[in-house]
Amino acid sequence: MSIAGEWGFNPLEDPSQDPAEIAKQAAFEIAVATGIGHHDIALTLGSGWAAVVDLIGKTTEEIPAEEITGFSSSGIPGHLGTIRSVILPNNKRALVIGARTHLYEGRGAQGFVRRVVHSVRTAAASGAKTMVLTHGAGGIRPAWQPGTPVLIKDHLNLTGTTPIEGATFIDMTNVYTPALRDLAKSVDPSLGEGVLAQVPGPQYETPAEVQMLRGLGADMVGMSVALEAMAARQAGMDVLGLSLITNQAAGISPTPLSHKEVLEAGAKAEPRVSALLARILEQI
Ligand code: 8IG
Repeated sequence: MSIAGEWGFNPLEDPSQDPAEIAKQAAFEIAVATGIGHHDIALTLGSGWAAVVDLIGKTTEEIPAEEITGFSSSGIPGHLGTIRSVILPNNKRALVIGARTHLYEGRGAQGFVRRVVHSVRTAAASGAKTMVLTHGAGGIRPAWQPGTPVLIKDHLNLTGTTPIEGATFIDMTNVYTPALRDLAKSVDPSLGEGVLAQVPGPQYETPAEVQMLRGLGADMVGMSVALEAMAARQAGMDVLGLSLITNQAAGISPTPLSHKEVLEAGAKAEPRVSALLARILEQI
């Protein structure tokens, strides 16, 4: 536990502090804890993707997330709850973040949005030039069955908030780096691509809301990634986004959504989609 965390204080919720400086502090603590001063690439592993960490290389250090300034332990089943430094076969270093803070954990205030994207800013401060964001999502395209991995080609930020503060005008034309998407498609030509709608959650959608999202141009719906991708672009990183369709969105499938079934579908698909991501990473 960081000293601030032990006192129940998260500096990201102090509006007078610069979130980029707090990220720098966190990156310094990761460098001290891992003995690795520079990471080349960072990955956030969400539902159904955690197995990637053991396929891409050797973990040389693993830190409980809450020991690093601004991070919290993950209360979500299926998430690792740790930050790892992994050495890749090409001798590059990956920072693997197995602890994601979701917007629904404490909605609204700017301080909380800072917490949602803190891992991305910390990865950038650690030197990472590429941010790989993975998560589980509900599929809106009827052809996508549970267990289907999908490349994120663009997003609709429907959270009603943003991690970008002040008069900071970031171009959002290519949030999900086209070259990385091309690379992923060259590894698996059958990989589909879609537009992700990020909603605040935590409840799943009504069927009417899913039809609204479909009309807006969304192909999948989830409760993470878009805000993180925005922060990554602000930090100048390339972004690769991958959704694992763990369920058909409400009303697309005739059966109601069950979180248990969502987790089971994620766990079942995990070895296959993780192997796919590992093969993509070999090419980056
Ligand atoms: I896993 O159907 C997963 N996350 N909003 N809707 C939303 N988020 C999700 C869903 C879903 N499935």
